[in-house]
Amino acid sequence: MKARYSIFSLARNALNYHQDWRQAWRSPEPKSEYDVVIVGGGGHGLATAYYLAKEHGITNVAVVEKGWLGGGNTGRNTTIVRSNYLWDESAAIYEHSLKLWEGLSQELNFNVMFSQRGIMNLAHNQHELRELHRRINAIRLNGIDSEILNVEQIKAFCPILNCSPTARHPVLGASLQRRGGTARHDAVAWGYARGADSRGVDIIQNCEVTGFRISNGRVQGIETTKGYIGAKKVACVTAGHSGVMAGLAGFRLPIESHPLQALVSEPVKPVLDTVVMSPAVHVYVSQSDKGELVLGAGIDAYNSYAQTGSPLVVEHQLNALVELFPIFSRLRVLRQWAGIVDTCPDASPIIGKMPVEGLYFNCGWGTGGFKATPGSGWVMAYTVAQDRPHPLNAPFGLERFTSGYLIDEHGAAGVAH
Ligand code: FAD
Ligand code: PYC
Repeated sequence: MKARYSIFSLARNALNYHQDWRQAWRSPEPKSEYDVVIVGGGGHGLATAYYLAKEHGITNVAVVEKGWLGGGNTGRNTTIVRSNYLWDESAAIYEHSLKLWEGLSQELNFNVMFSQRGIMNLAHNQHELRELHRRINAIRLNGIDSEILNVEQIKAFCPILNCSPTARHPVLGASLQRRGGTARHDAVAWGYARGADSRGVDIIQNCEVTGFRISNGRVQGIETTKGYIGAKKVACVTAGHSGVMAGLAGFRLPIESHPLQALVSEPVKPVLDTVVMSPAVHVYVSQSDKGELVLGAGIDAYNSYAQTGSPLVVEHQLNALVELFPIFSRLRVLRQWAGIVDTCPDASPIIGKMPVEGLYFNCGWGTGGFKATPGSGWVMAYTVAQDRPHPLNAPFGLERFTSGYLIDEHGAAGVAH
């Protein structure tokens, strides 16, 4: 009965040209003041709004986005989700996030297409293999699933991968996190937006924040292209532009902004049912539900805010892809793009209070924050609501850059930077 209803509903919607569809969220004019304003309508900002409303009962909240929801890194990333990080602090926060992913479609009543197809990290030399073993041991000690595959097991798991011993960089082994995988990036933003809106959060798009009003060391509100909006608390979740926003608030962050490029191929029939990452040959690749191969590069070497690709990086990605998967040698590129990632010196994020009272930042996720979206929003909501970090994000405060307690996760990033 349910299936028949779905077919009729699909046919009806296909024929009515999307007319009379209910809006998934409202587009209200901003109020003069909110309890909390969240700057940035990416996945992390929207998740923060959702959990503020749901977990803390704080609903007098606005999310202010300069463009459209998910138009930043959320809609530009290669959607890899995993929790196989080296240090205990990272393992805890990324695993918390992965557990939230596992129930997210049900939680939001919105299909975020989370697919636990496994994620394999390849080792191409003895040093990498030893390093993978060390990491797997650390990851397993934290109770997170991870295993080592030998070449025969890799061939069985991913038959189209070139495992020839005569390859330029032969595959010697791999780590596998079976609970890792991919999700539909836009859907994550839309699901959180819908959930937040239904709890009373105002989502305000096409509204750029141009300044902060601060008096006596405390934030009073934000200047925007739609006028001044008062706020008791402001949470800045503006990946790619966190340094700019900190500058507007009068302080500096240990952050550098770089483009990170990605591309997709023309769609083909299902041929790759897992995610493969190779830090040495340097490419990461999965196949989307539409059939496109989704692949990415290392960060561009220079600082920039330009969200465009460049032929050299595209060429490197394709060389690496074909080296690992000769079967793709005649596949054509469909489109390519870049996002701007904020990187910290230790490749870990900054989540917490800032030198201005009532101002909180969540940034520095670099090349790896998509996987953290639910967990990041969850801890950020706690931090803003309680005016103190949750134990999960306490190690990721700004003060670690003066205390020296850095959490170096360059090796876990899997993306060169
Ligand atoms: P965003 O989605 O960028 O949201 C920030 C928002 O702030 C933007 O929408 C922006 O418009 C808005 N904003 C900025 N300034 C202002 C302002 N002044 N006023 C109002 N709004 C403003 N991570 C993974 O875990 N797995 C991956 O496979 C992966 N692949 C990636 C591939 C690429 C090519 C890129 C670029 C990134 C990748 N990442 C990956 C990283 C990941 O995309 C980000 O860490 C994550 O999406 C950050 O989410 P966010 O919500 O914080 O940021
Ligand atoms: O963090 O897993 C990751 C990732 C893969 C590609 C870009 N980031």
